[in-house]
Amino acid sequence: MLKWAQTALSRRSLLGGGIATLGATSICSVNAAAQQAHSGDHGAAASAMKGGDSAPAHHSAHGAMITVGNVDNERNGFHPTQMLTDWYTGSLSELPDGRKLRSFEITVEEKEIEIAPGVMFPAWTYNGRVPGPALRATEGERLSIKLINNGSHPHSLHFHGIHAARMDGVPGAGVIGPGEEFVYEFDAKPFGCHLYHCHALPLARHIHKGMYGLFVIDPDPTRHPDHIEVAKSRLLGSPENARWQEMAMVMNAFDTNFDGENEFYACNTVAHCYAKEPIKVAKGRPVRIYLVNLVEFDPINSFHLHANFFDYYDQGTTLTPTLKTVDLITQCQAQRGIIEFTFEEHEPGLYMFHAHQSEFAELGWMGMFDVVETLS
Ligand SMILES: [Cu+2]
Repeated sequence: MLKWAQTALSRRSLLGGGIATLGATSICSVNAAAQQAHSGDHGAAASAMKGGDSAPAHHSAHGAMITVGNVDNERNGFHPTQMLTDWYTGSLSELPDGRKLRSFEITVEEKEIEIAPGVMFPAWTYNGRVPGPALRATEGERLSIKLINNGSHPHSLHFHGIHAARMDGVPGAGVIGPGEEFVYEFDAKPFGCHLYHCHALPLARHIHKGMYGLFVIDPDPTRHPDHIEVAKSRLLGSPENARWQEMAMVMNAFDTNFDGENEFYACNTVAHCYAKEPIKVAKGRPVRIYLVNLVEFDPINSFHLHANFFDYYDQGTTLTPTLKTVDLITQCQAQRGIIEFTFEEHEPGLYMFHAHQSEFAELGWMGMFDVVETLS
């Protein structure tokens, strides 16, 4: 047997026997169970999804196609649903020259987190969460980000943005030892959907341990007269922005036995979190996803939306789409972009989204939008 096939089988076996033989059919069956939940039979479908008593064990282990049980979000100290809209906007002040200064503080902390029911991972975190806080600023502001290293290894913050070499967060320029602090300062530019991650060595290991997050710079509408309405809609806190349902999504994965291959995949850390707790979406309001791929050890990841198509802004640095009317995009490591779509013309229901690498979906990277008439 080919080595990759053996590996794939052994990785799949983590989720219970037989999954590999069922393949895509099984993904459909969770959708059927979920739709049943939406039509009113909450108990049966909920227990089917959890592998509960009302579903035969054999059926649930194979048919549900997702992890069994629930992660203790409280013990983790972060909740995947809350992380979707939990933007860290820092604190604002004014510089002597009248410019705005936006300040953030990030602390490195070593912490065991539960990434799938009963599966603990010894993470290195920014502010106690994986992914780290989703930083959000506005184009043209001065940014000041203080990093405090409470870990036992050297770490840094390396921003994908425009800044001086000494602010780059690489060895010799902002990688700091345990107990040390460093302040990264630069201007918020260019606008877009960016990221930050640790750039201490070995790089793959530091990133994979959980040291990454979104870094979104909203466009300043006054600088973009040709696309002012789009720019306003992207500016967090503006009336134009308020109608959008915005979400922060970080695609990540975990190599739980440290052999250089991932055992679990996810969007926002917890395997199948949005399959078990579908994301509520009001059908009359547009959806905007800030998406970044931070999966190590696999060269590529993807985002596929069911029953709908979307526009895509690669890296978020343009105000017109770089791809129009697609239902799948791929992202290399550190690639990111903005996804926009609406369910306005759809009937309410559960609409799936997932990586289209079937193995990633089976091992955790699959979720649901719960499209409703209005949000309660
Ligand atoms: Cu690090």
